[in-house]
Parts: sequence; C-alpha cells; structure tokens
Amino acid sequence: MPEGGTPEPNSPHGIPDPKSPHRTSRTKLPVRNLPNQTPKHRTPQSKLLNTDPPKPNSQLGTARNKLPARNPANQTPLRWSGVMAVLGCPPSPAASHPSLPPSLQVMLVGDSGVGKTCLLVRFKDGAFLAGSFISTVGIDFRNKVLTVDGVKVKLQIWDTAGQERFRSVTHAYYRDAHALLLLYDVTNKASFDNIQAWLTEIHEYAQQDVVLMLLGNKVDSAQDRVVKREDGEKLAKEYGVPFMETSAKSGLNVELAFTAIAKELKHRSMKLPNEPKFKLHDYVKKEVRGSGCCRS
Ligand SMILES: Nc1nc2c(ncn2[C@@H]2O[C@H](COP(=O)(O)OP(=O)(O)O)[C@@H](O)[C@H]2O)c(=O)[nH]1
Ligand SMILES: [Mg+2]
Repeated sequence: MPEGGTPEPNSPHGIPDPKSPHRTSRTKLPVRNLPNQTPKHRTPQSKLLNTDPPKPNSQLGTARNKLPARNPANQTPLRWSGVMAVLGCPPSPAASHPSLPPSLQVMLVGDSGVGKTCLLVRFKDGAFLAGSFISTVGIDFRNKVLTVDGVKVKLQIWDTAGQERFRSVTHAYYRDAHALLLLYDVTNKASFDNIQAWLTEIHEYAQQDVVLMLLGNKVDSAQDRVVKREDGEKLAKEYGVPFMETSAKSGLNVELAFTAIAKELKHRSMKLPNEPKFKLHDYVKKEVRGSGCCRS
C-alpha cells in the first residue's frame, strides 16, 4: 500500500480489549506483535451474535502481494446484504431498546493517507485537521451517539492504520466490526486500485454480513481529482456495496455516511413488525442526490 498519509509509528506491546470499561474513547490501542494471530484466536463475534464465521479462503494471502489478480469472470462478487446477527445480541441495559447492542462497531479501512482519521475527526468534532500531524498507531477509536429514528445508537468508530506493518493488528479487529467504511482518495489512483485488495481482505476477515460502504474521499480537491465519480460508482456496483463521495475537509456527506450505517444497523437490530424494510442502497442514493453532491 502506498504511504501517502500521516506517519503511523510503531508502538509498545499489548492490545487492551476495545470494549473494556477502563478505556476512554480516545485511548490508543497499542500494537501487539501478533505474527500468527488470526480472527480464529479471538472471541468470535459469531459466538456473541450467533452466526457462523466466514470460512477463511486459504488461497488468499494476507499480504497485498499475495492477493490474486482481479478477474471478475471467476470471482464471486462480494455481497453484503442479508440479515445481520445483531438480531441475536443479548439485551443491553444501557441501550434505549432491549435489542440494540450497547455500541455498534464501525471500522474505517483503506490505504494510508486517504483521510480515515480526518473523516473520523470531522464526524466526531466537526473539524478538519489539515496537515500531517495526525498519527494512527495500529488502531484507535472514538465513540459518538447518534439519534436514528428517535432511537439513540452509540457508534464506536475504529480508526485503523492503513500501513502494512499494522495489518496483523487490524485483521484482529475485523471480526468484531458491525460495519466497515472503506475509503479511497479521489486524488490518488493507487488508493482506488487497491480497493479490490481491501475487499478481498474484508471478505477473508470480517463477518459475512458486515455492513459495508465505499467512500471516495477528498472531493473538495477538484483540481487534483484522478478518480472519476463514475468509476467509484461502477466499482461499488460491481461489488454490490453502497457508495458516496465525501470530503473530510468540507464535511460533505460525512454525517450522511455514518448516519446511513447507523440506520442500517439499527433497523437490523430492532425492526418493528409493520415497519418497511430499510434499504441502505436506496437511502444512500436518495440522500446523496439530495445533497447535490459530487457532479464532476
Ligand atoms: N483536501 C483534503 N485533504 C484531506 C481530506 N481528508 C484528509 N486529508 C488530508 O490527507 C492527509 C491524510 O489524512 P489522514 O486522515 O491522516 O489519512 P489516514 O492515513 O487515512 O488516516 C492529511 O494531510 C489530511 O489533511 C479531505 O477530505 N480533503
Ligand atoms: Mg490515520
């Protein structure tokens, strides 16, 4: 993966449990040396959520250079729809509804430098951190509570380091993620070209029914754009994932991306008997159109 972003230095050993009550929302999760650790060795989300874990594809390596060449003809497209196992979660006293988990884990993934940290900071604090002083070490998280259809939904957003040397750390967290926001940078073609490899990795490590959305970030940099919106749309369609373009700098669609994810997770968790099925694709299309976004 290219390393065009902020520095992501090495860190001490030991990963505390991200759900530990002792951790604060800004606590760093230091890197642990996990040469052989795969999601198999962690408490699988499937145990908590009553789903079968996805079967790892032994033919697919974890390193970028082991990923197979793209060949849509013999590849099964990744489909992320379906009923998620959040339905099977134990009731939470902290939640405002008995079937909603206390927090929903949303993970930001994508190449280093695409703007994952900035997107999170924009969403959480409404600010843009220009320059390169933000550093993501392995994995970091922040909490934010959204009100979705009158229900409070607590998102725990994990910000990952896109660099190869932190890969074993991020692999270990995929299994517990309810949703993934996969980012590329519209001004960086390589970050777009790597999306397929990220999808392969997600397919290998994340829950089968994880909610996934593709985001083309930095659309404010119109003069530097090298990836057309249509290309992002086409790729997203190919893999059956919702797509939107965002800007952590201007704030375009940032709230929308997280709200859409929260809505989908909330609807999966606590669908009322006569409530129409929430369709994430339709919602995103409608809202993006409504925002007047991204015609290039
Ligand atoms: N113009 C522009 N720059 C951005 C945007 N998001 C992030 N950046 C810049 O891109 C660089 C990498 O951002 P960062 O969030 O650290 O990327 P990460 O490695 O994916 O976490 C920083 O210099 C940011 O200021 C955006 O939406 N627009
Ligand atoms: Mg970062």
